[in-house]
Amino acid sequence: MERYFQKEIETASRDEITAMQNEKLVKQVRHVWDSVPYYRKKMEEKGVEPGDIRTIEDIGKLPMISKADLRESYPYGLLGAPLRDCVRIHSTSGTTGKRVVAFYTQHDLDLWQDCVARAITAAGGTKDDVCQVAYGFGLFTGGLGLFDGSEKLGCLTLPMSSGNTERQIMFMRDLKATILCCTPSYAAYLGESMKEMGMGPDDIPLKAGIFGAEAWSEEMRRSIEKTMGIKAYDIYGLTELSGPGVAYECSAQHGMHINEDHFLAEIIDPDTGEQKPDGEYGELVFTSLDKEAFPLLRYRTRDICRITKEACACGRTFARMDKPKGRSDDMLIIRGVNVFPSQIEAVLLKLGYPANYQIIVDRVNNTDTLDVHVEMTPEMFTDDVVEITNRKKELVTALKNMIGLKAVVTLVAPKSITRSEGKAIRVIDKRKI
Ligand code: DLL
Repeated sequence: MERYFQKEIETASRDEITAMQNEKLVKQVRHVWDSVPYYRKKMEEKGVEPGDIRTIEDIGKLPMISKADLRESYPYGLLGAPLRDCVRIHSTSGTTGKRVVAFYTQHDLDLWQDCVARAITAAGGTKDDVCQVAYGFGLFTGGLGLFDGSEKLGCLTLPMSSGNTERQIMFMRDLKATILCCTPSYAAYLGESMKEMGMGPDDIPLKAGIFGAEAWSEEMRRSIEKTMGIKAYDIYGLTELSGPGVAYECSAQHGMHINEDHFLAEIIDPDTGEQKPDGEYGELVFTSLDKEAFPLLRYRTRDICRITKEACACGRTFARMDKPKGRSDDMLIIRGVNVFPSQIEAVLLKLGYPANYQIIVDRVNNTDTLDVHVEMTPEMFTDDVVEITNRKKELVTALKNMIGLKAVVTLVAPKSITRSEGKAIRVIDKRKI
């Protein structure tokens, strides 16, 4: 039987959801207008006033904001509440330019906890579970986000943070963790380490994993599920909106339900900014509906995906978003062709390779080059030249069929590509260095 954390909200009718969103949007716009001069100026420049926004149908009248605005207004420019009412700060993991900092009042933390508790419940979690949180703790929202949500639900919660892989596995076994929360790349690493320690799915009581914070393919999901003997659920979120739990998968595992009582989603054409209908791919844009400290109207996430409001077998009525293919800024343009690293990952895993690979893009004599370093499993490792050559040929053909480009494939020894305990870095684009 499907369980819900807040059944009335999670299974509300579309009319009820719309009514709730209409009411909250009007209030949130007024709040931003009154308390965030930076955004008010943007509204004035566009000739919009709070009175122009009466329902969610009016959302397109509002100006959009992007990461550039967040950087420009660093650190306090988008603050919507007095600092004395704020209780927490988090920050994005970006490596370039100024980091984005987000603020939370107690109210903001409460709603975030609800979102994460819904996600854990949708993955089958209850008070009876032991939940091991192996996302990084600190400024990154993964650790504390899952931790708070897990406690709110009443799970026995292990605040492990990431790293210390052997200890993770030992605690998982000894403390009988039933739910594991970490990035998919760290889950794959944990699975690999378990095997090396001579342990299989039967040696750990784990039943579910809640994995997110980076793009991961269906093939990677199946591989982790098999190695750990669990069901692997996707979870999506971003610091700017709170953190993990903006959207989450249910038992149907057919897209992630967006917590629509707190976040209004739109899909736009990234080039023109025009709204796109449900079912079409584009950039995801979010409006927070009831945040106090860091309210964001029409924030461009740069994540590419699509949305559906079709009924879901789990009974939840919230719209669902696809697995994001990756950020529009993760998308590589190689010889004019758009390539997402997740497409390459899907090919490798389908052919039995582990999710340890590196994509190196360069420009030689004015032409883009694509090199893919692929790690072999210990079982594949061989010095038989013919076998290696055949393997490479097979990979080059499969990659060409998927992305339409000829790549240079190098097969590397097991364990030679650095493992990730957080978000994996898969791409080295030397054209940008
Ligand atoms: O990654 C929040 C999070 C923590 C989500 C733990 C899920 C689990 P940021 O560091 O601000 O926040 O990065 C947000 O990560 O815009 C996406 O590009 C990407 N991302 C997050 N979840 C997924 C996912 C956290 N499930 C950025 N699939 C987002 C694909 C994801 N990409």
